[in-house]
Amino acid sequence: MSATITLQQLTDQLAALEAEAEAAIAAAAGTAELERLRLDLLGKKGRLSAVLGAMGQLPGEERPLVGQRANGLKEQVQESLGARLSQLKATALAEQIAQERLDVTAPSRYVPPGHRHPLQSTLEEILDIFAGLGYQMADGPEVESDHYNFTALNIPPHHPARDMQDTFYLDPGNLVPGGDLGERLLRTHTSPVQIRHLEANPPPVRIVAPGRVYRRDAVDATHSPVFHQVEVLALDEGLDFSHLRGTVTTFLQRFFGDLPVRFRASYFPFTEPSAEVDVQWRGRWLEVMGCGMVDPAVLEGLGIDPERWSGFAAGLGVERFCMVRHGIDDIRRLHTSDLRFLEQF
Ligand code: 2NL
Repeated sequence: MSATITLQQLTDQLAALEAEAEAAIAAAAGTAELERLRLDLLGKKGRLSAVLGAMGQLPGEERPLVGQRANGLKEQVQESLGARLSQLKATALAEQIAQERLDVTAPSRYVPPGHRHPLQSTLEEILDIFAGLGYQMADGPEVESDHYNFTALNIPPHHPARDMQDTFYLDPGNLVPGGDLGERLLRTHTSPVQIRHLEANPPPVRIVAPGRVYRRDAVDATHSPVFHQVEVLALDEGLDFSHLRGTVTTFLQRFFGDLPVRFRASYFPFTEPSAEVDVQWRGRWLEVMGCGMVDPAVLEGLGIDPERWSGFAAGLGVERFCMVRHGIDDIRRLHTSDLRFLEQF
C-alpha cells in the first residue's frame, strides 16, 4: 500500500481534532453528552484512534512525532472532559440547592401513635400529687392471704366483707355451709400492701399503694369486679386528724381544682375515727374517698406501739376519680376499649 497521507496532513488533523474537541467539550450541556463525546474522541473506534491508525502510513522516523502529539492530545482531552464534568456537576448541584426549599413553618404531618388510657393518666396524676407530698410508692401481690387482706386489718372473722358473696376465694378448700373459706383470695383492697410494707419497714412511713383490686360485684354502670385503688398511709409520731384532713383536702383540691371538700363521719374496721370525703363538683356533693386514723388494733397487730406512733390512711377508686373528672357515666366505658370513646381523651 502506497503512502496516502503525509506528516503535515496528520498534524493538521490532530490540530483540527483538538480545536473541535475543546469546542465540543466546552459546549456539552450534560454528563450524558460528555460521555458520548468521550467515546467519540477517545474510544477504541474514536477519532483519535483513527488518527493513530493512519500513523502506520507514515515513514518509521516520522511516527514518533505524531505519536507524541496524539498522546499529548489524549491527555489534554481527558483533562478537559474531567474539568467539564466537575463543572456540570457543580452547576447541577447549585441548581438543586437553589430549587430545594425546606419550609420550616409548614404544618407538622406527625401522627401520634396513640395516647394514654384515661384511667392510666388519672392514676398517674394521683400518684404525682402524692409524690409531691413526699410519699413513696409501694406494691405487693394481687393474690393475697386471708391474713393480710382481712385479719391484719382488724376485719373480724365474720365480717360481711369476708363473705363468699363479696370476695373471690381461689381455693375454698373444705367448703361446707358455715365452714372455712379458702386461705388464698384476690385482694379486695391494696391495704395488704401497706401491712406488708409496715412489717418490713419501721415508721415513720409515708406510702401510696396503687393497684388492681377484686370484688364479687355484679357489673353495672358504677360497679366492676376488677377496679383500681390507691391507698395512702402516713405513720409517724404526733399525727392526728388535722394532718389527715389537710393532706386529703390538699390532694383533692390539686386533683379537682379549688372546690369545697367535706368530711362525714363513717366507719371502717381498720380506722378510728373514720370519715368519707365529698367534693362539691359542678354544684353537687360527690363522695370520692374514705379515710381515717389507723386503728390502734392494726398497729398492735404489727408490733408497733400505738402510744408512740399514730397515722392516717385513705383509700380511693381510680375509676371513680376518672369518671367524675371526665363526666363519664358508665364504668364499663373504661374497660371496653372502644376507640371512638378513648380517642376523646
Ligand atoms: C375507700 C376507703 C380506706 C384505708 C382505706 C387503711 C390501710 C391501713 C390501715 C388503715 Cl394499712 N387503713 N386503709 C383506710 C380508710 C379508708 O379506703 O373508700 N376505699 C375505696
